[in-house]
Amino acid sequence: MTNQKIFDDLRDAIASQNIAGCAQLTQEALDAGIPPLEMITKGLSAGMKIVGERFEAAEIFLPQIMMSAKAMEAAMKILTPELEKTKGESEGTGLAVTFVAEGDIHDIGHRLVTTMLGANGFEILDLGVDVLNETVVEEAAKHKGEKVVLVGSALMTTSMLGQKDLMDRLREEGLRDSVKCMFGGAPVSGKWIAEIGADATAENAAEAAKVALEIMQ
Ligand code: HCB
Repeated sequence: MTNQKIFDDLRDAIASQNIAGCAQLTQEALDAGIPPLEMITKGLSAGMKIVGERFEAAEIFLPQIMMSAKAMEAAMKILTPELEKTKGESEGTGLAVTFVAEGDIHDIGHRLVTTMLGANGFEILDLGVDVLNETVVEEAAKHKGEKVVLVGSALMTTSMLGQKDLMDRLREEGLRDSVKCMFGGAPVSGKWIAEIGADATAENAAEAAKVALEIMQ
């Protein structure tokens, strides 16, 4: 079987809410030596994109999205330990405070980004989902003087707006210059990052880790 066929099968397992099939295909692909990150970007995430488009077109509804998310989770349960195995040297890389914006519970991408940051040597403080900006500011204050990057995710245009408020609060509290700030998630663009005065964004988890390492130099 070609790699492309494997990616297409993974994509289709997500898009058709095939939870058991998705786990099985993921294990088989892993056993066949396909790199986990390629499975995620070329297969599983492509499936999630289709799910989002079908939801927007009212072709599917929330229960189906939840089933697709479960299929993705089943695959990630297999792939996360593999991603963590690549863990590099962590001396002095810094602390990554990861979180999903207030009002937002989409955590698949957030968890993936958190795993990749950990695998690239960052110490991780994962605040989880639906996190108040106050909490993030408190953590930034607690770790003032250390090398810290705030890594926020937002999947909805509404929750993304909270990122501007977070940047304003960091400036008000005199903490802006003591942390690096990066945000991501489908609605986040480079233009938005420039508008709110953050440091960076990234398209996917592998790039997020690369960008985080760059801005922490
Ligand atoms: Co949800 N949902 N959803 N949803 N959902 C989206 C996000 C829409 C775009 C679907 C659509 O309309 N096309 C939409 C938002 C529209 C908008 O605001 N523009 C939407 C909506 C409306 C909703 C509800 C309001 C639906 C309702 O209740 N009526 C509701 C909101 C719940 C809430 O948060 N309060 C809701 C609920 C759900 C679930 C629970 C059913 C489920 C989430 C399950 C979970 O996460 N545990 C869900 C899902 C799965 C989706 C879609 C289909 C997929 C999201 C996903 O997991 N993608 C999504 C459609 C889409 O995004 N195209 C849809 C896969 C991951 C791997 O990608 O983009 O999250 P990612 O992360 C990437 C990337 O962005 C980057 O790296 C990651 C890994 O490669 N990245 C960063 C992420 N964070 C970063 C941080 C950095 O610093 C740098 C890079």
